[in-house]
Amino acid sequence: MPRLSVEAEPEAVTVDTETAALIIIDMQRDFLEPGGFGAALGNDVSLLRAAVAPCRDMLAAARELDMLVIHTREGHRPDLSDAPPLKVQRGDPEKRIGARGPMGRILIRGEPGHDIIPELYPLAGEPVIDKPGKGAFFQTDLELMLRNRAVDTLLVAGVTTEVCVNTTVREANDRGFRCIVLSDCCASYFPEFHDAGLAMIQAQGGIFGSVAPSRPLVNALAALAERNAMRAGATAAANRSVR
Ligand code: TIU
Repeated sequence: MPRLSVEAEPEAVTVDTETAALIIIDMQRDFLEPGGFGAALGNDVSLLRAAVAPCRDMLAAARELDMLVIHTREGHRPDLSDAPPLKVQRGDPEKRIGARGPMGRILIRGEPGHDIIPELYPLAGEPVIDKPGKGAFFQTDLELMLRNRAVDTLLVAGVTTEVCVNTTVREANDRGFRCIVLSDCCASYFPEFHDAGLAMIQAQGGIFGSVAPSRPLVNALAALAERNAMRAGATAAANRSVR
């Protein structure tokens, strides 16, 4: 079994890469680019860019190992029938969910702003979960998908740390999934909320999960992929010499 020991807070964790999945939360243009939902809420969206390069490296390492990768997107149907009125009615009517902006209707499925940023674009075959809420388990088939594939551990990345990442981790924890939140692969419009959001997860002996920087894990996954490739090469050579 391909097990890796990962330095994390509050303590090191062992990850079996065959029963782990990488989940990348809401890395959408609506949150990371000007003119979308994040900006409409009055935020400096450039603060979220810090998570892009670490997410890209983590995504590449997971793909190299054929680890399950799941992407999520927050958004609503064009008729807003799945959006609670309280959520829609917040803020300036010109910039609300469903209003027209430079990237199409804000937070509406199928619009350019709702899509995932090009740097982290899903590959064919990678599940994309469209979620109407903050948590990725709320009114989605994520749990079914994880149970069908016997996934027990989630490597969690995405935005924003204290909103959709935290909500998803809490939902996952209640359902018995182990979460390892990759600190530099997450970001917030409020740096102090990013720090507090991570602190809340790992406090009290890891009350919701563990928190770890991504680089040591990326390196360990890359080393494992290399070992696998060498082993596959040696097996192929041995088979050739037998023939
Ligand atoms: N506003 C904010 O920080 N986040 C959200 O509305 N959604 C997500 O976190 N994806």
